[in-house]
Amino acid sequence: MLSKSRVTTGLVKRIQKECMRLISTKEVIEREEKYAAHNYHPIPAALCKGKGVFVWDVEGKQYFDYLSGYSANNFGHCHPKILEALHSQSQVLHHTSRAFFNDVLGEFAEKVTNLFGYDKMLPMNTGVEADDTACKIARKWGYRKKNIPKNQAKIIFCSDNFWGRSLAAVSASTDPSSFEGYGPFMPGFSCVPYNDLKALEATLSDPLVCAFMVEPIQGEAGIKVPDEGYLKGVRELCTKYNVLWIADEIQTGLGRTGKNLCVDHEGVLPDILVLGKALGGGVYPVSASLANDDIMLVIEPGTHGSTFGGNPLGSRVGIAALDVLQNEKISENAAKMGDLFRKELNSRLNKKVVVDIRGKGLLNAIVINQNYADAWDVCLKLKENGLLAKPTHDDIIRFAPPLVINDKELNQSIEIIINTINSISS
Ligand code: IF1
Repeated sequence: MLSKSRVTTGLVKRIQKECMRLISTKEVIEREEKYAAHNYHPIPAALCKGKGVFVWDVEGKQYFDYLSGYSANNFGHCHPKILEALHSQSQVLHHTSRAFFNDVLGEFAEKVTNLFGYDKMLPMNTGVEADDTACKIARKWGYRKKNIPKNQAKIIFCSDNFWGRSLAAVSASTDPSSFEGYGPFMPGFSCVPYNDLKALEATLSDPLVCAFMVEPIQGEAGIKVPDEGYLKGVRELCTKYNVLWIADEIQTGLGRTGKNLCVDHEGVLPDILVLGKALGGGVYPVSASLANDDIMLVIEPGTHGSTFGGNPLGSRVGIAALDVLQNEKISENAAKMGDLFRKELNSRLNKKVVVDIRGKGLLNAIVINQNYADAWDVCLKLKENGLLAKPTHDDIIRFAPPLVINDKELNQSIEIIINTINSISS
């Protein structure tokens, strides 16, 4: 019978071997800081392997992954069916551009439009590209169908929105860390308070408004869940004022909040649905804007596109991701595990240290009383105790594990969170 330490050493050695080289966290950090731009402030974990809900660092330490690659890894690390799709397609035909047809895009487009109830999809790669596409579709629809005078179309966003890092996206931002130093900004963009139907209606009555883009739950803002009925109200107001509702489900979609789409919690559908992140199964950038023909067909040949958007490799992986979502009942698991997660934290966390627990499905966050600690310091303690999470603000920690997490893994990770936080004294 091998001693525990010999088993651990054996596992560590195997993982370190699988990490292709023996390199220390310190060396990984020094090299990345020397040669990569400092546009992030990472938690000091040097990861080299992932499987399911777990990741390992170069010293072989195992962690629960409670960020899921910003919700791109909804189906866990190295999901066999997604890897199989990636590997098999990569051996046959990986990229053609859309200068030609390919035998996979149509299959992917049919699957995703049937699943979510739209006539067509426009494939892109990153989330910001798909959101930008949605804004372009909306503006062109505004000119062609709502007779908005040329170059005067307006799009309304919500304060504290986040839809990426492009100049258009930061033009809509109200967060100086996103927009400071990047002006001049995109004209025709303005914001209303989130979760405020009265303020929204006041802006939608402007005949120059072509669209309203909103996250059904605001992610970067700190997992802000709107009042029950907000999304229904958005749907009604956008219909009333002939304004396209763009729902950014890049983070909330594909099971993350316990339904296939977050808008499903209120049984409403946007005019343009934007998906990304987990649509590529965490292995390849795949995003898309979905809409019906009366909206999508304002985009004519040669007026929008992307080199990689809709290629065979991304399409095959997208098909596999949607198959996993449906066949493995991912949304149902996220709903069940999310209820358990919030129930346990609500009943056992020290209410002096944690002043709020909020979320839906497995998109949750806690708010830390900064008289006790900063979110960053709590994340460092969580890392030491074997769980990786990242603050979204000085006092907010997002908890978003892969949606494949099972009871045992959830209970083990909850114990780490509760023990770590309840060990914090003033
Ligand atoms: C970073 C946040 C998460 C998104 C929504 C579009 C995009 C995102 C709702 C753009 C991207 C990522 C980007 C990443 C951090 C991360 C993030 F904290 F910034 F907000 F996940 F919550 N719509 N979110 O959340 O998609 O172009 O990145 O594929 O930029 O630091 P992308």
